[in-house]
Amino acid sequence: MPATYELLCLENPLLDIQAQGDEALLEKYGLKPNDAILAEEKHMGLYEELMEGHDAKLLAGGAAQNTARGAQYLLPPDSVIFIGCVGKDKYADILLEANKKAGLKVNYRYDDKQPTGRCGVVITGHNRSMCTDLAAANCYKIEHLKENWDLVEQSKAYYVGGYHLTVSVEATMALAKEAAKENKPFCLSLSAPFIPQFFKDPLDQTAPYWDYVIGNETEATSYADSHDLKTHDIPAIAKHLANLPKENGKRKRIAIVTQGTDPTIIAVQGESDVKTFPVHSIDKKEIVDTTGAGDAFAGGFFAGVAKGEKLETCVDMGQWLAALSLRELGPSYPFPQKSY
Ligand code: 26A
Repeated sequence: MPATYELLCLENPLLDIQAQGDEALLEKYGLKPNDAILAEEKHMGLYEELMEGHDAKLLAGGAAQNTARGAQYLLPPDSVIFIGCVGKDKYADILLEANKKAGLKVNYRYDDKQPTGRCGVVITGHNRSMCTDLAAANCYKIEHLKENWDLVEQSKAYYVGGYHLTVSVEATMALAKEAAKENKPFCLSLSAPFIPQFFKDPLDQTAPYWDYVIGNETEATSYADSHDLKTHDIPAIAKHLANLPKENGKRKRIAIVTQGTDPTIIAVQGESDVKTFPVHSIDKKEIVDTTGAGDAFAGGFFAGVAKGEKLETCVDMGQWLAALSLRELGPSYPFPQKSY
């Protein structure tokens, strides 16, 4: 069967409810200024409070869905497909609308009982606290992937957000193993510090299948701590990730660590030198919102991988797209479309 999609992405389709907050709001819900967590019972009032008292914006989110929109932004029409589970509600319609605008194909499973997942994004100054109530996104099961296996077969590469390890390790592993079997690239993001910390075992189960692993400096550091690497040196951690045992010997693993405005660090399996790429500078005055900048980087980078570009160009595409996303509200990209 001929491949139809360059990239298939799996994770949680979420609606971002994003607003400016203050210390009192963070304290009320026990949130850290800069974090990403799963919501507990005590957080459930946050979403309405953001909408009613803080003039929140409703934006398409979900980290890997943001990456999928980003990759599609740089690729020919119908190159990327995103899968995940939503509810039958108006929130899902907002997600569909944003994806349609970006030309991103989706294959959502609609849950009958649960609403679409929400991520409360509380901005205080340069910080951003994200609190996610997965709801329908948590109902994605391996059966749903199996029912749509034709899409998996029709895709040339797979990208799974590490956040999905809280939802379906089975679905993640099914893609990982299929990639190794068919010699297709399998990409995993570390997503947030709590993934290497509290989902260490499922993460380690996926590790032999990583052809690409991507994260930021706080996620890399969290990985180092939970795996007792006894270092916070980012190049050393990247090198460790790149050289973990690997299932598919036909591809060298590439580990990518972004560091905000500091250079992006890349380690390639078996290579002693770690590569360093300065970011595209952007005037502070032009930054509208940093939410989703890392997701945008991944989108640009993996669009480059899909096009078969060399590593330097993939990084440049990632940084170019991240710089565009920084100028938009939320994890969005500018329209009319700019070309790389
Ligand atoms: C399971 N969790 C906690 C999550 C997320 C998430 N996406 C999927 N699963 N928590 C936050 N996000 C998304 O991260 C983006 C910024 O990088 C938010 O929806 C936001 O768009």
